[in-house]
Amino acid sequence: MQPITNHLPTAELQALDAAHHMHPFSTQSGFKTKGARVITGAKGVMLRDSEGQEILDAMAGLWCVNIGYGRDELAEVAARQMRELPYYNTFFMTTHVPAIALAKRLADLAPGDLNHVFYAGSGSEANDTNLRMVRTYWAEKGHPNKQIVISRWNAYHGSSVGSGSLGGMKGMHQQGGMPIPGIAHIDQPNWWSEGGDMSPEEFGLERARQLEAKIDELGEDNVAAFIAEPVQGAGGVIVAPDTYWPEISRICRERNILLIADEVICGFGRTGEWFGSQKLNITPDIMTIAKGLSSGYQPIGGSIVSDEVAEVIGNCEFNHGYTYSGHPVASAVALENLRILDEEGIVDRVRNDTGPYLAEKFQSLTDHPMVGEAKIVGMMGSIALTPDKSARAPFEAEAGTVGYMTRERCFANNLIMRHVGDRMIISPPLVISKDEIDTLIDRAWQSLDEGMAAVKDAGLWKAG
Ligand code: PXG
Repeated sequence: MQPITNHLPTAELQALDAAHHMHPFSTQSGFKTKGARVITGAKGVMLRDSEGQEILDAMAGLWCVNIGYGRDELAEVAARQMRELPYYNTFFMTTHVPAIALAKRLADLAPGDLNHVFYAGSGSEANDTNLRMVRTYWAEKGHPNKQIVISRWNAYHGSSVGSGSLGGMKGMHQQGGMPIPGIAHIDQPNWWSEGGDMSPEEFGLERARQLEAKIDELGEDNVAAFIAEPVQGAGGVIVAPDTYWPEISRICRERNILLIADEVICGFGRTGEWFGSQKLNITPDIMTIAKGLSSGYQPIGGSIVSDEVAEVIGNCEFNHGYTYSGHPVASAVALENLRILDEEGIVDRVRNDTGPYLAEKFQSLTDHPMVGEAKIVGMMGSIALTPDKSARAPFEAEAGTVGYMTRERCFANNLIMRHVGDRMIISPPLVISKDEIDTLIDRAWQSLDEGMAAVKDAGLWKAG
């Protein structure tokens, strides 16, 4: 058989893909009528497809390629590590240098007393670890009933049964018997869509105090932890009002429940700090990490755990772990990625230079007639599409219809900017230059113009 390479004609690759490759979060039968875009290479912030198009990737893959594509250093570290020790496990009283070195580096980078790392292969796996770890923690401390984890609707914490249950995506819960028992949800702090007549500050407090009400309803003795993303990512880059996080922190402290900050997207410079928790002044007991940890060059995730939690867990045999926990190649690549983020001043640049530049340009999109609010923290941002800004009105058409039409124009204009419902989101590689930011904004504006024209042509320019 002829090898399958990038050099086959696109249509042939698409037909093979449709026939044999089942895609995540997709309607598989759709690939038979419209083939997938075949990505063949990438450098910096630009992707190349099998038709030779150059596409600006304003999503950094799936929010993960923080240092940009095409860094040889990571390839070299991976090759070296594969030759030296391609695999060994970290079970049964064994360890290896890459896992040790990365854990030490993460302990140094993480705030406060988050000094201990439990490795996983992904964010989903890490959140499964967290679910079992917080329950085990309370059981070990003599509170076996403290088992319920509270999360938020429209949160994303992964796609395994445990992490998908922790998440608040109703479409996911409808498939495959989720959520599992012992998980409760409160509403998200999305002021634009759900704030009604409240000011953002009042609304932030109201949403935070839902946590207190939920703890009262369930009984403090039954609640183990609250889990949340510092800034919701997959839910549409929802930035909570300023009053939200201080109130959440107070409640977790006073009610004696653990706080898990899911930093899978917010971590490793995305917000202009090493972790979103630092940006928003959150003091978690556990942080979930993945994605930017290796800039997506290798699959790796984990939980960074406080001294207290680690000590309690350390007193029992924690019957949990993955074949690839602390994989040596993934760990070595992650370490090299962290070196680059640090030594090239990439996090500082997001905080002080390119981040503020992007924020200013991104805000200017609110001058577009179809754009209501723009929200951006560091290099994760979203705009709300609306036919009536002053009323913060949604479209009459089913949520996501207009977002999808606009996203199609972005793709046609060689810009990867996604939609979540009728919010458009960006999360570019952190190395994006000012010139590339200008290109991103120009293409976004043009796509908004074309999207709005398409919406009007389809008779969908109506408030709901
Ligand atoms: N937590 C958060 C906050 C995430 O964003 C996960 C956990 C799970 O990580 P893994 O590595 O298991 O995928 C994520 C992942 C999207 C999209 O469409 C977002 C994610 C994954 C896939 C798609 O925005 N986030």
